Amino acid sequence: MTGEPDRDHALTLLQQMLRIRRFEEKAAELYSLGKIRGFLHLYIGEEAVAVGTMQALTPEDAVVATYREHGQALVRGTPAGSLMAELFGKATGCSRGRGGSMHFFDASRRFYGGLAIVGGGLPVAVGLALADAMRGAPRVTACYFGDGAAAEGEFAESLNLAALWTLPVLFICENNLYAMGTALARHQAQTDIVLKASGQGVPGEAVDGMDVLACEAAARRAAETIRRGEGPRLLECRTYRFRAHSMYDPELYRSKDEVAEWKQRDPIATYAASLRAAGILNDAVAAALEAEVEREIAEAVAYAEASPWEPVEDLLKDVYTK
Ligand SMILES: Cc1ncc(C[n+]2csc(CCOP(=O)(O)OP(=O)(O)O)c2C)c(N)n1
Ligand SMILES: [Mg+2]
Repeated sequence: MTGEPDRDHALTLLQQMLRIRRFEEKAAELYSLGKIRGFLHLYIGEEAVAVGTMQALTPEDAVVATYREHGQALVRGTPAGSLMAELFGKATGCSRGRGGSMHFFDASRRFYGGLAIVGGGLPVAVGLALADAMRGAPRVTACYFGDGAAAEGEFAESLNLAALWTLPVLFICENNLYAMGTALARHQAQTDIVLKASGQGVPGEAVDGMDVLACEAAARRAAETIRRGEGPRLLECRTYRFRAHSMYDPELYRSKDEVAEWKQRDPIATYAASLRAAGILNDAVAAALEAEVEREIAEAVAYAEASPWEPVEDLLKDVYTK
């Protein structure tokens, strides 16, 4: 880093997006090798949303995410090794290897999942925010969810209660246009998520989810309003996943041309290009960033490989509590 705050911040955003991209590319590779099993939903293409919006959060704030949460966990600061070990199912994983890709959890960083039920995170976020509000803490709970969650009753119920009780929730809809193979317009009569939110009393804003700076600016505006005690806000970040829904998906619901078009707007490539134009990034700086991320991911994999499995004697541990 250069010691210049604006420059450093600009490069940090790029590095955080790169870290997510490389972490997931490696995870996909290890999946093909059988090192990682079960579901694996990649965030590739959507990195600007987690990286941009999470700049508005402090360590005291809380985060609730979906099963597509590798990016949020990395930005939150959970070590890549602990996350990779979780993907491997090892005992050193952030959920002790019991959760896998969809259930990252790190209470020490107020990262409350990693939740596999579509829409299931929204009431959890409202509960966390209610607890913070009752304690008088000026904290924000950031709640990430997909466009598919807008179809769930929990969406309306959670936004309604958050607005009714003026709770400090930042709802962040990652609208990547599809819920598995179902386009938003095939399951919603009203496809405008901001309008749906306003119907529940939650003001919102649509944001270019491929633009990390736009996501950061919108999240900062919304978080400030929430911290002033003005109640919940929603951001609809319009984005796109470049990969399949999970690891296997014939992708019959979208055309190759559509995917190629969105890839032109790759949030990492476009942001890197803008930094080059501004004289912040050059070949040497880019190579150094890549090398650092690569080293971190290699260390994470080595840590996961070397980590132990949970002993068989612990099979029933935590299944029941007294
Ligand atoms: C309540 C519920 N219904 C169905 C599913 C099966 N399911 C898993 S992911 C998914 C699509 C969700 O799409 P979206 O909310 O847009 O998130 P994205 O995968 O696009 O990030 C569905 C229907 C589920 N996990 N939970
Ligand atoms: Mg979606």
